Amino acid sequence: MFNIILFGPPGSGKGTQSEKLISKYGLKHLSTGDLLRSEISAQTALGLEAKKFMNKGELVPDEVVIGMISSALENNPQAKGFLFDGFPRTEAQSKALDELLKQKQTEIGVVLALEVSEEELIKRLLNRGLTSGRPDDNNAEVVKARIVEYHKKTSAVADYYSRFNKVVYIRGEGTVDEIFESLCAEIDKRNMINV
Ligand code: B4P
Repeated sequence: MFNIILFGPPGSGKGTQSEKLISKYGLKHLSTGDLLRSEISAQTALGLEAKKFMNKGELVPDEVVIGMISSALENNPQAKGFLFDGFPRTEAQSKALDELLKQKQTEIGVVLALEVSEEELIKRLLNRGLTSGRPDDNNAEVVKARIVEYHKKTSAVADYYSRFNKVVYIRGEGTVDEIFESLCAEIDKRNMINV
């Protein structure tokens, strides 16, 4: 089993690149953003709670997202590996994920960290907000709050995995295909996934 964390600030291309990576490597895609948005669409109690945080650009409480990921791991016993997109976003989530994977006798193989300038992030998110219908993309104040939240709580995730030498930084600017090639080169170097 080979497990990847695709890491980066909001708008760095995690969702975009995840789609391409899962189709090439056959990994199971786990995006906490997507899982939370489907809870919101279904108007579940979890979704209604999460919406309050997401619409302000804040992170949803750790216990909520850790619970979601734990169920998703349970529900996919046949997966040949997982691609975590937008998770973990705090050090507590990172430790919980390591523990969950340990119970499955596996671990994170690599953390691929996309680096994009703040100016470009804001441009991309506001641009997506023109068509996505996502309330957290169409307001400049909320977009900035998400980036502040990233610096305050999420950048610690890269520091955490650096202690285990698992982080590789990738330039997240350029065309989608160029960035995809850089990501694949790092995965293939590790030669852990049979395509
Ligand atoms: P997410 O759904 O994870 O949203 P994101 O960070 O905005 O997405 P992403 O980085 O995947 O966007 P992409 O670049 O692909 O989170 C949303 C919210 O959910 C969070 O704010 C939080 O409230 C909550 N949440 C989620 N996970 C959580 C967790 N673990 N703990 C607590 N709360 C959590 O796309 C951005 C745009 O850039 C797109 O329009 C795309 O087309 C464009 N783009 C991509 N690559 C490009 C390129 N190379 N050049 C130009 N444009 C590009």
